Amino acid sequence: MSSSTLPVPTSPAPAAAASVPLTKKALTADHPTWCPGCGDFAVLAAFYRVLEKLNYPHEKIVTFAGIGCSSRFPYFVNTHGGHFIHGRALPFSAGISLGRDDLHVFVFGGDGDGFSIGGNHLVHTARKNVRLTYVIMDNFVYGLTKKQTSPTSPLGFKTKTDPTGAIDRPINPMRTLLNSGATFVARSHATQVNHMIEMMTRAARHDGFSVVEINSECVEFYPGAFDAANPRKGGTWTVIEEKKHDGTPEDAARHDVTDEVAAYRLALQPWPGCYGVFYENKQQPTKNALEAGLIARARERTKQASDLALLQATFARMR
Ligand SMILES: Cc1ncc(C[n+]2csc(CCOP(=O)(O)OP(=O)(O)O)c2C)c(N)n1
Ligand code: SF4
Repeated sequence: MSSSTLPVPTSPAPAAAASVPLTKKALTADHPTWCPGCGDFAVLAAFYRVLEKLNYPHEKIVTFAGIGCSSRFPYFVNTHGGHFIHGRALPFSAGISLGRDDLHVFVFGGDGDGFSIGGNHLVHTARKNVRLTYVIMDNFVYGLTKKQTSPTSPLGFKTKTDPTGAIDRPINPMRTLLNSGATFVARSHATQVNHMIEMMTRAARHDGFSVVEINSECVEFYPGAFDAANPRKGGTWTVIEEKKHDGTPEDAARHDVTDEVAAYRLALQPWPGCYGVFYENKQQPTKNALEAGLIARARERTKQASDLALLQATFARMR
């Protein structure tokens, strides 16, 4: 049965606004230990602003990560959260999201954590459309382990694992995310703070699996990686112009974020391409909602019996 023929139960959108406004002070935990100038500082600063703006109840926010420099994020944000083994942050976070639909789950990681060791988990969390927001701080290199080739390193990039230059074709993050079934796919750049805030805020408000890839420079092991998209370094910052559906002739040329084929066309543009929301699909039910529907139907069939009574009945059948 295709997902379009499944009943689409609704599950409650997580949380109302906080009674006490969230502040950066309340959200700040440890002092970041990144190298001075690392792009990840800007992502963290933008994330504090996103949380202030969204103003979710403090106790309803979860920040989670795998392993890597970028994955140290949860140490620096004062929310529930954790640092999980390399590449496995997504299945763990998916469990949190599915088990506690009232929480706002944010997951952070690097290109290695997400597209390499965690690549399989990325595909499956995306296709299941688990409700959470995943921020991939892509620096085109393994930073924490001091410069190995990552799945997004460009051809010819010299590292400790490829001293004569990378020979494997890099992953195209946007194409990979679209192909995996992510229902919100966006891209930003760590030098563009307002743009990062906008992308992460929209991702957090999306009801489904939302991903923002942020080009975040590793000043230690890949300085200048994203200069081609930085006007202050002579590059070109091209932002996607989204369709406004205002009936004007110029609107015809604008990007329709609901058009998956158009999103692929943007993803296939030559590097550095453009930044913004590539794709947003609001039609696909979340796994959270589908599971809630299954549970509600099971409860109906069992006449609202308690969890304990159901467990006892199951054990009784097994005797
Ligand atoms: C199973 C396992 N394999 C390898 C490692 C070593 N390791 C730690 S971080 C890392 C790469 C991190 O790169 P990335 O995800 O791009 O994050 P960055 O440090 O660049 O932010 C590797 C290979 C590990 N910790 N666990
Ligand atoms: S090694 Fe690179 S990614 Fe890691 S903290 Fe330093 S600059 Fe940032």
